[in-house]
Amino acid sequence: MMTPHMTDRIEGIYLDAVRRNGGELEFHQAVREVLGCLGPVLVKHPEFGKHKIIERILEPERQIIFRVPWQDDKGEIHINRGFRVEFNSALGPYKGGLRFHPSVTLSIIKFLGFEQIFKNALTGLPIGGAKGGADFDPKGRSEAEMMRFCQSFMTELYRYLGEYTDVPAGDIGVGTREINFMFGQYKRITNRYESGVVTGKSLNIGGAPVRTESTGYGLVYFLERMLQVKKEALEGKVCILSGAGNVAIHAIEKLQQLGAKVIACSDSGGYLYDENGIDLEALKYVKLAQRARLQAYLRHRPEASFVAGGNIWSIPCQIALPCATENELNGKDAEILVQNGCIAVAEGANMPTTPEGAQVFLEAGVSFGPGKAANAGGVATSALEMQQNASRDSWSFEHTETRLQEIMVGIHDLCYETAEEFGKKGNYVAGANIAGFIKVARAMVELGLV
Ligand code: NDP
Ligand code: 2IT
Repeated sequence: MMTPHMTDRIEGIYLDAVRRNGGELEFHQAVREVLGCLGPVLVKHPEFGKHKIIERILEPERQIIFRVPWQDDKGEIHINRGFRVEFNSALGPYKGGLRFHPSVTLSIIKFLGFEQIFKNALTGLPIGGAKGGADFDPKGRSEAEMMRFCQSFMTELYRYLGEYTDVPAGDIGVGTREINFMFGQYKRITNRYESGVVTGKSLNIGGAPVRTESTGYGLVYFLERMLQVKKEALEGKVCILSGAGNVAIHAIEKLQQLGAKVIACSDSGGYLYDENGIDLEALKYVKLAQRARLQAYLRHRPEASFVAGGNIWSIPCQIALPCATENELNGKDAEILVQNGCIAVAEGANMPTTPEGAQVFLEAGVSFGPGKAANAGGVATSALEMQQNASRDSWSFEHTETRLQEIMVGIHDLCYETAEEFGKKGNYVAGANIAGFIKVARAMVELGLV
């Protein structure tokens, strides 16, 4: 199915990308969404066409695939596949997270890396786009196993990294603990305390305050601004979020601080419903301190319920925030949310809404903040961590959070205004894709044919 508003030239480029990246469905999906917005950009900026910016941006600058051998606690040997796709460095060093999850493939890493180019551009900070990871499953692994895996992963990846070259961070399955282990191994191999080579480190070893909270907090700042445009307040709104990881937990924290009521969250096993509002302390204890399954929350709040295999989007709410993974909210889910009175959706995860779902929200007038804008607070705070590392400085939590909030409001307004300028008022998907693309395209033209 083609996007109807693709021009012939862009459709040709898209079909060529599909042919050259056979079977990479997630990558095709991300490319189609961006290219579907670029017709009017080429009309306004014919120089981007002449310089073949779209064709060039679709081809990663470098793709690295490597073997990650490691031993479990029983001495058994395992082999995983590691990836790093260094997609675009027009605006700064490659920047983007590492995902450890059994579902990881080259297609997933490429879709994430492609999205990251435009997301990072929207932050206004000097960072290029990349993504990496491994098809490794952290579930049930001991701390010693995690350390060995991270060390083996970095033993190969370190040669491609550097504070001016490529700077990874976390994503699904990779949090502060794993980043710390990888930084330790990088330091050991290179004999350099190069703090700015990874972000998301703990505070003792060059990490930045707010980085842990930043994606979730930033998401809620973006949401708050979208609601302001609609003349709605966040206070008192009933919210649901998928996921119960780093992004979801800190989004819940900020939502509650701002007076919203969060009644449900989820993990890959099902959803948790607590009609009096999620008890954040209990949730943090279960997920962060104990690293247990979400269901264990019921031990602290027996009046809540856990619906194994249930669909969280069937719960009536005013605001829905998908914060787990790609394609977790489809057209049917979107229709149910709209019928139930949902007025705003902001994506904490990357590409969690299918194209059909996004279309339903757009047509129903639901404010819809796409991931590359709404979840950019994480990578933006990573760039703030890089700034602090480069100047051997450390900022306060309050100062860093104020910067994060300013950045999120700036991203919102840039997307909103760009959509309006291109005749798509209220369409944040178009605004984000066009604004992000133009920044990168201008830099690529200026850098010459490289
Ligand atoms: P975590 O690993 O901390 O948490 C992931 C959560 O999503 C868990 O609750 C997990 O459930 C659930 N989940 C993961 N994969 C699946 C799946 N295939 N099906 C159903 N549920 C799943 O990751 P994050 O919170 O960091 O990341 C969540 C999303 O946010 C991802 O899309 C990520 O790319 C995006 N993101 C993250 C940023 C960051 O700074 N961390 C920045 C910007 C975006 P379970 O435990 O059962 O697997
Ligand atoms: O998807 C993302 O933006 C991230 N996982 C964070 C990337 C980063 O470099 O902080």
